[in-house]
Amino acid sequence: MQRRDFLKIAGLAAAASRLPGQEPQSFLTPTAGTQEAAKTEFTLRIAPVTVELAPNRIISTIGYNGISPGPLLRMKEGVPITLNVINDTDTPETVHCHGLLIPSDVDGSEEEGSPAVPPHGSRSFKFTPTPAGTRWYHTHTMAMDDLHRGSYTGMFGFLVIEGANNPGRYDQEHYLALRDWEPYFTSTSMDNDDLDATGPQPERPAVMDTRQPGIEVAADIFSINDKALGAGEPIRVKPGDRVLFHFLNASAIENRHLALPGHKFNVIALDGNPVATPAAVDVLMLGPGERVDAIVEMNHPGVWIMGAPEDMVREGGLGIVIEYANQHVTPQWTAPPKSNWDYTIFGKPPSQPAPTEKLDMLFEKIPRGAGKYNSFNVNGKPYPHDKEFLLKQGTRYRLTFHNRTDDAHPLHVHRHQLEIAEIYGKATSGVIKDTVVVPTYGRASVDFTADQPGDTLFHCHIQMHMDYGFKALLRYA
Ligand SMILES: [Cu+2]
Repeated sequence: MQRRDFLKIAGLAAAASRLPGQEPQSFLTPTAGTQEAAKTEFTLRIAPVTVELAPNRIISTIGYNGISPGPLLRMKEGVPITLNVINDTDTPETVHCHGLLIPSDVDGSEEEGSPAVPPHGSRSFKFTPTPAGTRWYHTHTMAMDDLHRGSYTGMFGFLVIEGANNPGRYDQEHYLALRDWEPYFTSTSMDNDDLDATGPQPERPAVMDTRQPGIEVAADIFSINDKALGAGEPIRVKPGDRVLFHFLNASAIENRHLALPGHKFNVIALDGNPVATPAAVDVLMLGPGERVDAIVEMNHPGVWIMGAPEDMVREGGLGIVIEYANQHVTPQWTAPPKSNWDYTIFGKPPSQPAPTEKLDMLFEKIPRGAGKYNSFNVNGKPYPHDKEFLLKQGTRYRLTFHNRTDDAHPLHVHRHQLEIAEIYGKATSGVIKDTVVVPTYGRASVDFTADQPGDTLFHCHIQMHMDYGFKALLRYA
């Protein structure tokens, strides 16, 4: 396995990173001050790129504007923009703006009717960005059995919509995307999810499916943005600093955890939307597609690794060094206290009666056996669903996800906001999401208002699950 060599390299890189004078490559464009006129035209050029995760670990993928992650797109809420997409590759491409409430013809999903950008062609999309918050953009093509396509590539980036949200005072701000690279097929489950073992499992079948499962996708190489742990510049802080982090799990394959020894994450927004009850946690969990905005008070001087609690993932690169001023020790890691991710601690007791209009989605995995790809059914049927999910405009729905599979899935609905109503058997409100991780054999209900006419894609944000049936179209009547 190459991973051992990589760790050696990352070790060397850690030493190299302490040398002064090396400018970190950055995907952050200079940010426009609030007093400046909002930028209204953005261009993304899709083409092959190399990403230097560490000095001797340079990977080849596809990115935007010569880099991966792509440039930070900073838009103003309510100010119309044009997004020009130039496709320099040989295959049709799409750019989906994730978490925006925009029409289906500009949403970047072919399932909804957005046109693809032809190979060696270009297309412009015009829309009015809303709502304010931490959003992101990424390719929405199918990858199927090609691990060099779709969200396995470097085609992702942050999209921030500036509006009235006020995160409070902070001293510095960082956009950090969690990624894995060079995925491969495996018959061994790499799962390390706390969402598998804990909590009620109301959807666990009485008789388990004993057929042999098919292959899954895994990775051993990780980064935060474009750098493996130790290979990039540390985040330099002073005691007393309040640091606002915007985290994104841009993985195509796995839920991720993150911890910073001796510090807590004060979570203020989930998927870019301010939460009803900001709360401090030791460990974050993000499913593919999810974002967390959290403020960390730097009150524990030292040099620390902020990274994945799982040793294999962190040592494989998923981490970044937090360095206090005048501290010159080797970056330290200590395992965080055991914790279980729970969306409801950021919520408040429900105050509205449940919507009377109900939708149910029941998910099953069909194990396909060695060397084959598992597939998924929604309500007993493969995609596309013709008349299952018909929405009446203006109606509020309670959508219940029944997860009858042995995996936790990040479930995403395009162009609508989902308010978590019930999860882990607990009722809540005030947690507004676009992607919700439903635990293994778990059940979750979300409420949403059908106020965005046009076809609306629902899918699991794990690329392989989506490609092999874990999706459905919601249609307006
Ligand atoms: Cu899934």
